Amino acid sequence: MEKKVLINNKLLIKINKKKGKKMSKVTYSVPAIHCQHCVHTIEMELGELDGVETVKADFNAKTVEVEFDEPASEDLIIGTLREIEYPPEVN
Ligand SMILES: [Cu+2]
Repeated sequence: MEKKVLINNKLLIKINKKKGKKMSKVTYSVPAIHCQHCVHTIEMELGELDGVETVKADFNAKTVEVEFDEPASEDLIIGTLREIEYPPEVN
């Protein structure tokens, strides 16, 4: 008999992480980062997305490093950065 388990995404991501499932990690160049306030805003906004595990914005390097898994996606992350007016440089 199949066990019925209801589980939310955040919990599932944590469980997958414990199992050693590899998360996606991307680094974007974000030229609009110009101070620590920008860093804070980006980390807050991306950190709120379901599936985003870590966000590290770097003021000196002007980069944003994101570790994520489903349901987050690169499209979602890039779209969010554009929305909050920190568009990443992507080809
Ligand atoms: Cu700033």
